[in-house]
Amino acid sequence: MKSILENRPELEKIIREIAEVAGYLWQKGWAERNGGNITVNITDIVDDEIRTLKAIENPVPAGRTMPHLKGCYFFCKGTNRRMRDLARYPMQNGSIVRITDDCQAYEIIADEPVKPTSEIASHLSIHNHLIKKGSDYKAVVHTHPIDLIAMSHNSAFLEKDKLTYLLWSMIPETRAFCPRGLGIIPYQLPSSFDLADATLKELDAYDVVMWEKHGVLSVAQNVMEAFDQIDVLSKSAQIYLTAKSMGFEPKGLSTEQMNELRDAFGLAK
Ligand code: 2HA
Ligand code: ZN
Repeated sequence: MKSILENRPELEKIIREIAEVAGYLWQKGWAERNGGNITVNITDIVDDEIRTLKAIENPVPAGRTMPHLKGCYFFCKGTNRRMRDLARYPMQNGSIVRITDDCQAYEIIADEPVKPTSEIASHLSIHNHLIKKGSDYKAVVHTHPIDLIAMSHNSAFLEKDKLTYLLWSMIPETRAFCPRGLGIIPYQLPSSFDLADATLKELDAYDVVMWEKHGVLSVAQNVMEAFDQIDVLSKSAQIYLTAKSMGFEPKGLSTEQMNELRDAFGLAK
């Protein structure tokens, strides 16, 4: 069977980047079994031929109307699929979907009938919200980093911006490359619209959010940048945990040092 990637170098590049990140998530130990998901809005590079492709499965209701997704196309990791398999065979473990004209459903158009991620509700709601805001962010990555999830089991860290400042203070890179910090979302049932809606609200102030006792979700212009933000936060968590395991509380950069970084790099917060 002909792949939609054939003679489409731009699309192939995006899919290759998704596969590369999926491999990192597995190597990091953040993607047990089918854990985590990735969706990328590819609408900008969709051509007329793709627009005329027939769906290969019946439309599936998205559960809500998402008016800003009219005419949009996404690559979605498949539900129950392993990140480590997505890394090697992206088009067999994910699919390209089109939002139907009523903005209430999605239909798979290529390559195979691989049903999208169980977190499709939150992912599509987030893409809808990003477009509504005029954002140029195309990628949503959700994963299960051990260190950050462990920290979310301590309610002391769940106070607004407590973890943001702690993680920022562990190493200058985190302050610089996760400049909006880490939003906190109290535990909600995975795959639910409650989780999706709580996420939307936090994404107005943050590019990465923690789903308490579950994982993190990151949004960015592309999948590599979405990964990088989680990676720097996890690095900070590792530094904190390593210091604690050596028996001391890490000192952390001072507020003055962090403010100096903010001013030197023109950071948002
Ligand atoms: O897709 O991580 O949150 C598996 C998950 C659900
Ligand atoms: Zn998850």
